Formats: sequence, structure tokens, C-alpha cells
Amino acid sequence: KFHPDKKTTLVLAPFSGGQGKSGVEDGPEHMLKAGLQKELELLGWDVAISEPLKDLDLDKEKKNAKDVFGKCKRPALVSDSAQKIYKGVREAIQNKTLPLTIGGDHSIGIGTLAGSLAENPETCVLWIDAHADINTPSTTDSGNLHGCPVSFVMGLDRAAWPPQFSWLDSVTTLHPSKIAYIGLRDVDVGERKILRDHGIAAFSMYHVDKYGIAKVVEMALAKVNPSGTNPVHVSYDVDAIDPLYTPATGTPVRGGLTLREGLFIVEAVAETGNLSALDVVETNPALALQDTHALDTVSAGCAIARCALGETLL
Ligand code: HAR
Ligand code: MN
Ligand code: MN
Ligand code: MN
Repeated sequence: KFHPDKKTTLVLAPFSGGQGKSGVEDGPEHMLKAGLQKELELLGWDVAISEPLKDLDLDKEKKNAKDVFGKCKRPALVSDSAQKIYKGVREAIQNKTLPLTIGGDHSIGIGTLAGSLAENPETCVLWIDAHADINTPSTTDSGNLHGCPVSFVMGLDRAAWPPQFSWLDSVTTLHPSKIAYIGLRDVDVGERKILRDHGIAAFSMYHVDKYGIAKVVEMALAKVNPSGTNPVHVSYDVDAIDPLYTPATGTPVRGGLTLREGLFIVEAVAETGNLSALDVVETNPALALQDTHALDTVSAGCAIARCALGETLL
């Protein structure tokens, strides 16, 4: 329904400032080298490429030791990158294309979700992840902003924000009823309280085992998009899938989704016709202990993108 003319923009987001490990900025390059663009074209999609971070000198910016605010690490860098990605995603939507953002760490989700919400405030979100990424600058233990994107787009704990994020004030905030999680299994104490206090739909691995993935996706979509008419932004962290299949990622957690369960989620969203944006994040080829680790993780990332764009809807 939302993209009958099958046009997408690959928004490249080679960013690693939201966490401490380098290599995650090479995710986009690896997915392109694996042939992602051609694969999507074979599915009938017209593919444009956007590089909103092209002028960012990541290596140089990461060395700025003064870029700290309270516990938050590199707020200026993360905010600047997120704002650039925000603009890239808005432009992709204005061009009537589906933004498919390739990360990079999950802090880029601040930019992608804000971009979707700015263009359509009715946007709802499926956040597919082992982690809730809903820490605030007050609750974060690690200070890594890839653990905080959801709280920023919801406007939580505004008083504690690093000043650089004030550009987000002009963007519609994400209402807690418009996000559902699938795949959770490593959620911090402070995050549990936020999820509970706001009544956020959170389907953990327990629920996947209990109900099966098909029922979980159905329940998640019914919760965030009861009318079935609103655009759905899927923000997909490859660590939602078990590290057996996606080992090359910064914070792997065992006991995750099988590869098929992981792909089923996006296939089911594709079937609704409501997919309006997709992020595929946290692929870090540098963390592979052997060649197959990087290949498997990159292949899974590409498969998520293909399945979301309809590969298996024959
Ligand atoms: N909750 C932890 C923190 O805030 C770890 C979260 C991040 N890891 C990710 N994001 N890959 O999903 O630091
Ligand atoms: Mn590099
Ligand atoms: Mn994440
Ligand atoms: Mn994660």
C-alpha cells in the first residue's frame, strides 16, 4: 500500500560513535559489497543511494575527548550524525521512496525515527532487538548512546538531555503506544521501569517461545497499528537474531531469534503493505573471529532487507 511503485533509497549510515567498538561503521560497505543493491533491483525495486554522513570525519571527531555530557559519551558527534541522517531520511520520503538505512550503530535510530515521524506523525514502530535501547541520559550505565535512541524520540527525561539534541524538539515525539519490541532478552533495570511505567508493548524471547513468532508479530502490529492503516517503521538490530547466525555484532546475547524467526518478522510486515522505513544496524564485520562470522552476519542483514521488501511474497 505504501510503496506500490517500489522505489527505495539506501541511506548509508557508517557510524560508530554511539558505542565504543570500531568496525560497525563498515557495515554499509560490507552489505553493498555483498550485492544488496543488485538483489533489491532483482526484486523489482528502483534503488537510489544517499550518503548523509559523507562529509563527516568520523575518525577525527571520535578523538575529541571533550565531547562528553554527564555520563553520555560523544553527544555532539551522535547528535550531529543523527541530524544528518534525519535529513537524509526525510529527503528519501519526500522523494516518494522507502528509506532503507544501513548502519552503523543503533544511535542512528534517533535520526531515522525522527525523519519518519517528521514526515508522518502517525508512524508506528517495531523495534527488533535483544536490547530495549530506551535508557535516558539519567538511567544509562554505559553512557553509550546506542542504548538510548528510543528515549530520545519519545522525548523522555528531556531535562537531562545533552544540549546538542535540542533540534529534536521540533519533531513530533513517538507516543509510547506506537512502539512494540520483539526479541528482548537483555534489558537494564532502569529500562524495565520505563517500559512498565509507559505500558510499552514488549515481546521478549519468552513470548516468542510461548506464542510463536507469527502470533507475536500479529499482536505487536495490532497494538501499534490497530487500524492497520498507518505506516510502519521497522528498526532492526541484527543482535535480535541469535549469535549463532549473526555473531559479528557488538553486544551479542545468546538465546535469540532463529534466522527464520528473524526473517519472518519482516516478511509479515511486508505482507501488510504498511512498511514505510527500515533500518538494519549493528553489523560489525571487525568483530568476526573467523571469515564465516562476518559473511553470515552480513548475509543475514541483506536477507532482512530483501524479505522486508517482499522477496518471499511469491
Ligand atoms: N542496555 C545497554 C546500554 O545501555 C546495552 C545496549 C546496547 N546494545 C545494543 N543496542 N546493541 O541494541 O548500554
Ligand atoms: Mn573502519
Ligand atoms: Mn539496538
Ligand atoms: Mn541490540
